[in-house]
Amino acid sequence: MYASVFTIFTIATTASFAIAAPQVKERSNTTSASCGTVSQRKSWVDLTNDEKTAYLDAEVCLMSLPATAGFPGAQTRWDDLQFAHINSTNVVHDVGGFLPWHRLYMYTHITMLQNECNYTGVQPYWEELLDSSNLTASSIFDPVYGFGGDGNGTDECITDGPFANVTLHLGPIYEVTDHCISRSLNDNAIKWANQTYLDIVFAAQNYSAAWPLFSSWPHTAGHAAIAGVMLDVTCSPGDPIFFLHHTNLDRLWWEWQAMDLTTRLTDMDGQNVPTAEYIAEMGIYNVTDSWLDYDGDNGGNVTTLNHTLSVLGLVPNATIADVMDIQGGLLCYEYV
Ligand SMILES: [Cu+2]
Repeated sequence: MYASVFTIFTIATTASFAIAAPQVKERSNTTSASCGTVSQRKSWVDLTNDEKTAYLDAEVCLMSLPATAGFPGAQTRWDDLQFAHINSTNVVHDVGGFLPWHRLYMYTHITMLQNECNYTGVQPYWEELLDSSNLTASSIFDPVYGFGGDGNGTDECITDGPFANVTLHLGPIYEVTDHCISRSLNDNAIKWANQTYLDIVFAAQNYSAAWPLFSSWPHTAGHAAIAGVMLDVTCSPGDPIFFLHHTNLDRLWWEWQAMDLTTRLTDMDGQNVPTAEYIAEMGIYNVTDSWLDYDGDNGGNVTTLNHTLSVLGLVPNATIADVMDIQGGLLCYEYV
């Protein structure tokens, strides 16, 4: 039953993206000739307590606003945001578009915080390298100036911090159920964020070699180290730590691009359809022919700069070319 609902929904929404959300640039104090005001994305540990509070409050705000997108099962704007990931899962993981799509998704998230919750701060990232030998000591788990700590009991619900009483409505996988934000911290998994693995990733000479390494090591690190909701391939954005984690991954991709910017601003490759093994292992839907006809790559299975990135209208569709440069016009930020 869920399968048919989702299939119909995919076809219906990918065809119409006239719902244009207003675009605002992230705010900060430097300017760029190419995109105007450049937002400085900062490590969580470099925010002041007031800045941390403002960010956490904005996330709580998004979780309290009613859903407006008409997505099945969504009750809040947080659910709307999560649904865009759920519905896209099988075309944005284990594919070349993995990093570009999540770059647009981070932009979607910060844009919603700004437009709908009056957030004026920056998008922080979780510098996982710093915590890669001692996960539980991380300040991101602070109960006041952080996201709360580990889950407890058989359901692994978090019990402290600003999100302790949040009810998620989507998940697991494609189900629609009420549940808590769960975590099961794993000190072993965070090692994949350490320098040994970063060196492996950064040694890749082109995007074709790099994207699977980003996906396997620094990407898996944060998901598996937090676990619970964060280990759900479709629903992981239900835990707000997701956005700090994926912003960090975006930062790492940008740092890799910046090592040879002339080449890497246009270096794209990879498959458009996940492997059969990945789809089976994750329990996600097969990719439909209608998506492959629609995605901008002429029905083929090679990801190009012309590839369409969709967050189901939460912000307008973009192409991969639109997000290759983090100061390219649509995007306007830097990592500090
Ligand atoms: Cu994802």
